Amino acid sequence: MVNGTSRLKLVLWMLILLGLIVGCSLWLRKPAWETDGSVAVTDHRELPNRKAATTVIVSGLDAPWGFDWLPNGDILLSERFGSLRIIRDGELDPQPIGGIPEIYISGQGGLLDVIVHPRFDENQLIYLSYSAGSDAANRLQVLRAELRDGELANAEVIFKVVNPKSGGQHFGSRFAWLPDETLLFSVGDGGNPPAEYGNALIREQAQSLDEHFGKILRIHDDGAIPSDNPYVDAPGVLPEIWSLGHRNVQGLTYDSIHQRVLASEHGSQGGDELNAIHSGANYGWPRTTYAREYDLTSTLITPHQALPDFREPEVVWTPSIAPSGLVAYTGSRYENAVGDVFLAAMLLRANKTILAYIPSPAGAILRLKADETGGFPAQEKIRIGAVRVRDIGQGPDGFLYVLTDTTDFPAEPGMQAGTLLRINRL
Ligand SMILES: [Ca+2]
Repeated sequence: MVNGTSRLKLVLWMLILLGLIVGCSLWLRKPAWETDGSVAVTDHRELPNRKAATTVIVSGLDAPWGFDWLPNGDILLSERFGSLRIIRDGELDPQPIGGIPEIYISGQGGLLDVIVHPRFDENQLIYLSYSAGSDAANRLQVLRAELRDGELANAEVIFKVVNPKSGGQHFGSRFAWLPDETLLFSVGDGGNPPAEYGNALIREQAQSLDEHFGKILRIHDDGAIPSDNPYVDAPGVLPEIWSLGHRNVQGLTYDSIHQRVLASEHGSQGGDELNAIHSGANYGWPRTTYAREYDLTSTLITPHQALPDFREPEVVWTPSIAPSGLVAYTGSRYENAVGDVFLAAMLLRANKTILAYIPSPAGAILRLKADETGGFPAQEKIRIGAVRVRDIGQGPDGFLYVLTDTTDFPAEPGMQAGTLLRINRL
């Protein structure tokens, strides 16, 4: 039988143990970033936070990844496990679009983004990005096809990453149109250590101008190379390259208010970035980064957060927010929102404990308040729910819409936990 004194001792010992665990966790959670003052480095744990008022438009989606509107208001929506879906008059057609190519589905690979040609009414063209191949040898491809009677017709692969890689990580692959109707899209760096390419870590290829890994590329709507691409005349350089030094860009948009291209990029541990993309510029990965390795001691990837000749990000987030789609808002549904940038964030809490780095999905979008010069003086976290927010877009009605997914990562086929939500109020 335990008497009162023994019970008190037991409680004291438990308190001491708890204190040690908490103390070690706090010590391990020491900030893994510093700033030189020129970049907005955000610790998102400090962001003001509120909940959006939303309406479910469609539920039961299986790992939705990207979406876009047809001129008649219908929505095309990709599911990573290989289905292209259509929402007509707010109703999800149970029958997926036919004629989808063979897709490599593993890890982060699968059917990825979808975008509609700016003159779809004239040409019925849509574009899909997806991974193709096998575990041992796979690559990102871009398919162009006409959408006719619920089927893809006259499909044509207009781009393939020149060399294959192994494994299911870092395909990038978000699309964006420029006003001149050239198409931008991202290609990821190929994967985390220990993934290798040649005799080095594959992420080093983000700096190689003879590889597509870790780049933003620009092509014409038929896959031809624009004559004003930055490296089009450089010998030995892949002519699609628009910018380099990216880890894994999964958010890409043209900001028509400030007339610039914006891209969101996943860091490894921390160091997520928002970049303003300039033709021919180098964004640093992996020579410069605020991110650290995925290990308990948060090993430095490089001692350099900035170096001459590399562009610095507009905003950096540590811990990670896992940014995916983004949009620069032009509508009038929300107060003072024109020019603000909204990002889908797949992860907005990350706790490093004594045992492990524990990501906890707490779906949210981030609103970056833009000033007249296009700078981002303030940010706000807008909670969506216990989900991952994969993509965000502005509808023809001026409302923001988001794609959400299950909190399980990676999702398994058949979970059907994804939704398309309309944001009624921020
Ligand atoms: Ca960078």
